[in-house]
Amino acid sequence: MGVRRGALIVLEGVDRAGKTTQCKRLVQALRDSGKEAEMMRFPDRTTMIGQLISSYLEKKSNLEDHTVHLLFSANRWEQVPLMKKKLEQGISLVVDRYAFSGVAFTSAKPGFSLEWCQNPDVGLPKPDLVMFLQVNPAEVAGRGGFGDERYETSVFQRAVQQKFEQLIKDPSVNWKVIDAARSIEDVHTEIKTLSENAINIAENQPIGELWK
Ligand code: 2DT
Repeated sequence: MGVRRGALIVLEGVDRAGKTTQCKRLVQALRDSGKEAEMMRFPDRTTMIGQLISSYLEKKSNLEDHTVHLLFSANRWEQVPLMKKKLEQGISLVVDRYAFSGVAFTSAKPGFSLEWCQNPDVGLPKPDLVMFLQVNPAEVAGRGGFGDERYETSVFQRAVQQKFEQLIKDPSVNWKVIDAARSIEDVHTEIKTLSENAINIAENQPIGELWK
């Protein structure tokens, strides 16, 4: 019998929901229970495309809105061969943001339909589980203010939140909404249970294609 594949697990949510903290905790917990797991994040700022994106987010350069959307998508596609290889080796991937952030952030800009924004990401490896860390802005006010990067304003984040709410209605994606206003530990426990289930189910299934 061949190696059982790993699961593709994505954490999504608006800024300050705790995605990065929870991704790290999850990878550690999976490893502690004897599973192979690695963390990834998008944008991956280490590649050439990622550096263009990073400079745009830091407001060191300006890019036309369609152009930057396509760069974010290309920054995922360039990792697909590596992602597939790892999944096929039995390594589960815990990913901090994916195509859903891509669609939610660009479609929150004027003049962009959800459909146009989804198109470049059609066919990416489909996550076995997407957990949306749900917080309301008032509840996380105590987590500190926004940084100085592009998109880090409460008005834009509210628009992004609404786009995520539309995306979550899509039954072709295995969404789980997590109440992320609770303690780090409580949120972690729920995420770990859902992830272990997803890993058990994924190992007997082929890798799917997103939005196809
Ligand atoms: P962080 O590195 O702090 O997560 O911020 N974004 C992300 C997009 O606009 N499109 C995308 O496809 C992705 C993955 C969200 C990255 C910022 O970039 C936004 C916040």
